[in-house]
Amino acid sequence: MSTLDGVTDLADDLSLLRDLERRLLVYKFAIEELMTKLRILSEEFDYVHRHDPIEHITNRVKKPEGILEKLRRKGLPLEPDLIGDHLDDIAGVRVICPFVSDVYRVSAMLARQHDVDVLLTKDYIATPKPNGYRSLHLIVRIPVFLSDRVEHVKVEVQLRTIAMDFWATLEHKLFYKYDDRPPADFVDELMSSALIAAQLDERMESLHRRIHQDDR
Ligand code: 0O2
Repeated sequence: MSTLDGVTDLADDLSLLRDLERRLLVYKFAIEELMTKLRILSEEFDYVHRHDPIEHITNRVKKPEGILEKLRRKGLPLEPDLIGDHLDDIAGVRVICPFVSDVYRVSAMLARQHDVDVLLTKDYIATPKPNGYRSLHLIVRIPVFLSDRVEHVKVEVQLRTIAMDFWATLEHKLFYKYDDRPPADFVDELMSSALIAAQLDERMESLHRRIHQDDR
């Protein structure tokens, strides 16, 4: 590649990044709408049932550099117009719940809303990933009302318990060090830690059920 090609590539990348930045605004709005929905569910359920099914919520819009990197890695066209078609996780919301039953409860309450379209469900709690990763993933589509149009925007919603989040957060930190190739004993250790986290969830769920029964 000549120096000039390098400069042209860089200029292309910069204009692509700027174009992407502009398009990402609508994903920020979609997250804000979803956050409002989840906060309402959390507060109202707590008021009625004296139990808040949501511990906390985080969110993020993928950075333009991250979007370009993922499109390149997957061999997809670098077309700002098509990013929404190719990537489901440009907007991401992570809902941390106290108990496994809350994960399914929040997911069902969200799915029942008329303006929420659930496009895809991946239940890694019923079927954990081979490394032990557990969470419930939904790809939802919600309308965002802009000044001159309505856009239907995809958001990836990850729902998990505190124990699942503890494991996933630390696994993410540890795994990166090994550049996708951790040694076998490391994999075993992660897997057995995931099982301990799952047992903890079961035990806490059973305590929760007992206390809930005593309330009646
Ligand atoms: P980040 O930094 O959290 O955004 P794809 O999304 O198409 O690349 P896939 O396999 O279809 O891949 O998506 P999947 O399985 O629904 O997982 C996507 C996201 O779930 C990941 O996003 C992670 O946030 C989380 N996740 C999935 N598997 C694991 C795992 O084994 N460990 C941890 N800690 N998190 C996981 P990103 O983009 O990889 O990362």
